[in-house]
Amino acid sequence: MKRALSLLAAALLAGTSAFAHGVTAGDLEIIHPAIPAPSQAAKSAAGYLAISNGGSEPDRLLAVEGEFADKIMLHTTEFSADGVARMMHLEAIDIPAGDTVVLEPGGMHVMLMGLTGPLAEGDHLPATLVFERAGRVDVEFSVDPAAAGGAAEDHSGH
Ligand SMILES: [Cu+2]
Repeated sequence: MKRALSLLAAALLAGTSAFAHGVTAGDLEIIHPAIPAPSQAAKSAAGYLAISNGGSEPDRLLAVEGEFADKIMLHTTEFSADGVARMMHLEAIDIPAGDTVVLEPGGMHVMLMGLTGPLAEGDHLPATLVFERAGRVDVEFSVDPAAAGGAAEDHSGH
């Protein structure tokens, strides 16, 4: 079903390009999607990226899809008054016009739950970002060196 849907999406995109609207990622620039290498035993990890919107209309990141985790969600990290970090689920991430939104350790992140295999530094994992306006944008998350002192981003509680 998923495959049929993406074929349909591809057909629709091919159809629109005939009208020279030049869709693809629209006004969005996706900057360095990356996952700091988790430990071999990790069942979850966090992905980060920046999204720059050079257009005059806001967009929203609705979802991230990929085969390397059972469940991929958008999260933000909130710190309570006593400094305890807590993950909050986000329905979407707003990408204001003319702005750059940064997902980074200690803040918003792409939560990867139920990793389907070990992630090794240097891996490139295909994923699809789903935007409200720009539609589906294929990217690759690179597995980067483990973050130094990444205790603040310990996702073992998920
Ligand atoms: Cu999280």
